[in-house]
Amino acid sequence: MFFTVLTIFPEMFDLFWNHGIVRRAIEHKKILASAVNIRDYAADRHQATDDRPYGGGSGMVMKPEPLAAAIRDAARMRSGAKTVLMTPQGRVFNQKMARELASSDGLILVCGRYEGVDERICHDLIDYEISIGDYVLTGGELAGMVIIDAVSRLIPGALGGEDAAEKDSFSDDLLEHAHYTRPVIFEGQEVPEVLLSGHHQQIDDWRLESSVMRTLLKRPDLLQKKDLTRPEREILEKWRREIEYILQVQK
Ligand code: 4GY
Repeated sequence: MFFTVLTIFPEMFDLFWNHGIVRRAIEHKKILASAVNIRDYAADRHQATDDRPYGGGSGMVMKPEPLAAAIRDAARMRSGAKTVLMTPQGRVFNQKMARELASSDGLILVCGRYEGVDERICHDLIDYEISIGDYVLTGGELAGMVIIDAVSRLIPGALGGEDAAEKDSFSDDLLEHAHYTRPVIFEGQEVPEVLLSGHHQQIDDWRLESSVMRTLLKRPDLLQKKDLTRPEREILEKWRREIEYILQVQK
């Protein structure tokens, strides 16, 4: 799949394309990625991409013409692309959306700056508005990188260890189990013994229990909306009984 980023700061992506998962995906030809300067589509001699807001007020607004020209050019070069505007007004990004986007042909990510983008761009040239969370950035670039990072690692073959992305947090609406590596004792804290046992079934059971309990303690909201499997339900019931017992003997 491909990612075309439209931005007035394409240099922000130079390091991003050249490290980690994104770089690996590019090298393995799983993704094509480029950052295009919206300023290259500005017609006036100052190459302005912003202008004063109608109605007055402080700050500037992203001019529609250069942005429209940049979007149309990108869409012409990359047919099948969906255009995405990065904005706090969009649908809040999550793992399910990452999976949906990963199955598309490609994305044209529009990164705004200043106080905002001329509304008429949104109406005619944008397929989706996506937010990475309820806070305000100074531009859409970091948000675009978040989307590209999360989507890239879901593309088959991009990660290396094929199924790794499927196992981690949120792919089944549970948080990841705890992780340990050497040494066996670090600053007085030991690695849970079962992980050293080589007993694969017991290790899988321990990991599921770790996942379920961490989700219960750290993100109970995720359990509310999840269809629990039978083993997951059994773990929760076991702990519910355990906790009830503890509270009862305390009285
Ligand atoms: N939050 N999620 C976000 C953002 C900055 C003014 C439009 C966000 O995605 N993007 O805060 N973007 C604004 C800045 C122009 C983008």
